[in-house]
Amino acid sequence: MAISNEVQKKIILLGDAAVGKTSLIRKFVVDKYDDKYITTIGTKVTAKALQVEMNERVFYLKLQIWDILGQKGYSKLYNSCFRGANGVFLVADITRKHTLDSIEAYWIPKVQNIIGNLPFVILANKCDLINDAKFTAKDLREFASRYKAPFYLTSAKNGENVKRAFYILAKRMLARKTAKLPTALKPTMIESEKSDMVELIDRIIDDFNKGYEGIEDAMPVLRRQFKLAQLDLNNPTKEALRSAVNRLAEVEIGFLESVTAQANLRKRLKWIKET
Ligand code: G3D
Ligand code: MG
Repeated sequence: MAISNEVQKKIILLGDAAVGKTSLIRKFVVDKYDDKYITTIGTKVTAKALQVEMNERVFYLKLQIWDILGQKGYSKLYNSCFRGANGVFLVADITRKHTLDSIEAYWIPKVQNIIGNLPFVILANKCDLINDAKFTAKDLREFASRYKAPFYLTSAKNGENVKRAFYILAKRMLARKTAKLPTALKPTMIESEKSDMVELIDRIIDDFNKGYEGIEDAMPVLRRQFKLAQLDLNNPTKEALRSAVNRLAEVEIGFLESVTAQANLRKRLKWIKET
């Protein structure tokens, strides 16, 4: 069998908060499941090599897996993170039906508006909690068939279908098999989900990223500083955000002119005050 050259592909995982995106990546990449809550701030990029056989050939695939912020509304962040993606996992939580609805109402239109039609695979995660399921495999099949997309019931906890799902997405990316999307989709977002704080944090993240070469490098820094400032993105407070912004200024002093770093700090504190 012929070994093809190395191919690099970028995958993004999207879906509402707490559906299990970070856990799925961990399970796939390091074969570990952690019961402790892991809040993802920004994105974390993980690399994983994968050998895929297709059409009598072996492809050596280098996957770049982007774990993107799981809350809705981080528009600027999505614009930078979605760029260059070759495939998408759309993840729902089997114990919460609205997470499936939101794939259709929010995540698919977002992807389509920012990067267009891509290969994607739909996952209903936490299938180990089948007794608490709020939708069935049949519902999922119907849902996925509307987009001619493959789907899996997965469990990041016991590993069910996790590897299989990554292989299928890899194959579809190699074959460039896109989903079937209606044109001009508009993401819908209910009013209560729109938040000034989300917009503010999105603006601060974007502003910080501009000082960095690439978002890939900026994100781990943001994540660490947000964590140290105890900024909980599911429930952000101005106090924690202020502390995070101060920490970011300290980081920026290391690579920006100190007047610029100070001006950034003043500007961001002003944004917080005005929100
Ligand atoms: P996210 O990255 O999509 O926001 P996480 O989601 O990976 O952080 O997971 C959110 C919560 O769901 C975590 O639990 C995690 O342990 C749990 N979880 C993820 N995948 C599975 C799964 O397949 N089965 C079960 N039973 N739980 C899962 P906590 O309790 O820390 O909030
Ligand atoms: Mg996460």
